[in-house]
Amino acid sequence: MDPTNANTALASAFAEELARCGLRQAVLSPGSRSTPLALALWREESIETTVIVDERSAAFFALGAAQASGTPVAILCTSGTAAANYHPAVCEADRSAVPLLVLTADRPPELRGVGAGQTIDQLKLYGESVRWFCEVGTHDADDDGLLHLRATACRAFAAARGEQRPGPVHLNFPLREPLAPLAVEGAVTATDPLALGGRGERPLTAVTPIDMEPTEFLLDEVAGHIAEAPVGVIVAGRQLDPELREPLAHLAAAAGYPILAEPTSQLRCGPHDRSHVIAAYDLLLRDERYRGTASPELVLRFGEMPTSKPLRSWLAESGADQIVVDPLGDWNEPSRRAAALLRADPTELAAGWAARLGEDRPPPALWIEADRATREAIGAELDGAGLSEPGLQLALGDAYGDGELIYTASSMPIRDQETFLPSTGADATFLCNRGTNGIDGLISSGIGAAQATGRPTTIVTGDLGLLHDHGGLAALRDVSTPVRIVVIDNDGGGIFHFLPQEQALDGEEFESLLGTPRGIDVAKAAALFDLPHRRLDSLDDLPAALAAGTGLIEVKTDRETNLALHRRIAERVASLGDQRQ
Ligand SMILES: Cc1ncc(C[n+]2csc(CCOP(=O)(O)OP(=O)(O)O)c2C)c(N)n1
Ligand SMILES: [Mg+2]
Repeated sequence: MDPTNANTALASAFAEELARCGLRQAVLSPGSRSTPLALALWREESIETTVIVDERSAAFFALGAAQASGTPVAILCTSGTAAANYHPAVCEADRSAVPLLVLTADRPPELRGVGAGQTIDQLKLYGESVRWFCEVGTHDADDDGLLHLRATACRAFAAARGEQRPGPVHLNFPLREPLAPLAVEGAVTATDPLALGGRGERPLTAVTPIDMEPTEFLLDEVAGHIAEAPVGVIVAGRQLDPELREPLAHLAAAAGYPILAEPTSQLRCGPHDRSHVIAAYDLLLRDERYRGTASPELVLRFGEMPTSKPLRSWLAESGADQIVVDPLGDWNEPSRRAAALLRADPTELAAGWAARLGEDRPPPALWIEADRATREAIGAELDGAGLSEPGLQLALGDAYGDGELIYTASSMPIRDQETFLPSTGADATFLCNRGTNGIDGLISSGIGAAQATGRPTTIVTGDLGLLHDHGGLAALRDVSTPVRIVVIDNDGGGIFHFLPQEQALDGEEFESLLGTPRGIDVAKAAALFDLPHRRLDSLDDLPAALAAGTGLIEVKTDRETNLALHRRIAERVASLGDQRQ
């Protein structure tokens, strides 16, 4: 505890508690009002601090770091619009259940609403998006004040980590002068050793995690359902735990069910048994005939609902019983057809059900054969197509290696990844910001994830995604891990060509309002931050471009050609149905 003045004492007691709770990373943005907290975090040895000027980028950086590390990350800014710039990442952290400690400095009450500068209403600024809001208040450095700061830190950390859903927590800190660490005689009046020093190495108040062990009843009951339903599917959407791979692969084998695995489920790629993993479901389920033939009796869902529209509509239309494993206490059920949401540990559930089922059923030949044929059809269509967006996903799939992180942008990159990324043995982790599907902040999140884990990272973004978070590239100056940023440059919003607006608007309207070509020069975007730039002329050069380390890799494509190629692939896959008849 730093007794220089009341602010340093309170702020350092708070930072100390966060460190004892397990906080390891804080992202700070410069400003005067936040100085006491910034200094306290900076001086706390076990907390690594990163300083990022733009608060929007800083918050997305922290979001990526927290998502990749699985532990809370703190962000701190000054008063005013700085705090408002955190809002997009706070929304994303809420929807994607990422633990963020949002610390905003504020004017004290007597300086609010009286024309003092840099003051906005920061109370409950993020509304219902946070797990907990606390106006920390102004306090003397007495016993009550210091204990309040210590207890608030413990409670905030526990709330962000999840009770039971992780997410953002907002603490608003009104601070009076002196904001600099200037000595004030007699500023600390506390005498209680607990207030002054806390509980030694341990947090003032430790919070035990909620027990998510499934009951025997739940295990027996659902295993019974699976046993009675020979035709079923497992749907695996975004979830981050690699430990789910093995038990889910066993469950699939025992049940004889395919695993329709989105890459961000961590099930599509990895060293586990992937014999039941289906990568091509998005293309297969565009075909009416296939949808009918593959109709299941039982659906077991793990992780979030995948992005694929054909999959979503198929699940919604299916009369199958759906059981959703949703340990976070959310309502992860957009189809409104699920019979049950299970609040229990997914790994334990999968392992428990697999054990109860006993001997393996025959594998789901219909899905496995269709998946293989689809892969061939995609390959045949892409053969000789040159540099293309689907082709890039195939090449990336071949290039991703063990231990790597892949952070993929909303818009077409994440959709193409879901549709085209092959199932490989790479023990990689696939991350995204799909809680709110924003195209903002992705570059920052990817860099944050790289920095937090030290793992080689590939960010895959569109050109407008790059434009949106160009400033995020500034954070690369502090990161030594390789961060390769693949920019799919189709000069505008390629995704909009897949929507009815493309037909309904005339060409000029479409281009002005949705296509929005901005002619971004990726080489110059890289040059602003003195980063290497490589332009890919052939997909064969991708492994070398990735191996060269940090930099921007430009992949030029064309929106119209891309739409036509997607259509041809979908038609070719649908025509496989003729052969199945
Ligand atoms: C913050 C935010 N603003 C706007 C949108 C709407 N939006 C969705 S995709 C998109 C275009 C993205 O273009 P680009 O990054 O180049 O990817 P492409 O579609 O070309 O693959 C826009 C503006 C959004 N999702 N998020
Ligand atoms: Mg684009």
